[in-house]
Amino acid sequence: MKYLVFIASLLASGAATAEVTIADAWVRETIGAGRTSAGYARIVNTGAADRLVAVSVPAAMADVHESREQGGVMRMLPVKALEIPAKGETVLKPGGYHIMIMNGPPLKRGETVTLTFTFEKAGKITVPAKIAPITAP
Ligand SMILES: [Cu+2]
Repeated sequence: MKYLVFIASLLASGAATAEVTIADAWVRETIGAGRTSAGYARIVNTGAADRLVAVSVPAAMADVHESREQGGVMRMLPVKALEIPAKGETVLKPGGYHIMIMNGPPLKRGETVTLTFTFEKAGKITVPAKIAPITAP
């Protein structure tokens, strides 16, 4: 019986098609009564193509956004599913893709906040994100 369970777990792990890790996660601090922030990270994929479909932050609302210039104006557009290429990476960084954090608790620099990324294939991945000064590049 133990042997069968072992085989079953081997098969289950073999079914995972994406090998996704999150690196360099950080968010911007909030100032005063500000309750809006943005988060960034590097999503590294050593497996098959995957899609980031949600991000969550404790006690806040979070969405994946893209900053894009439209007619000379920088706009932020929600991204329903962010493609993570096979054996590649997608970088969330200032001026590009980011995690929009809204209606959240104060974020104090030097502390950390937990980000949970949900991928279509890789499932949920939770990482600590450093809270950086509002002026961080
Ligand atoms: Cu945004």
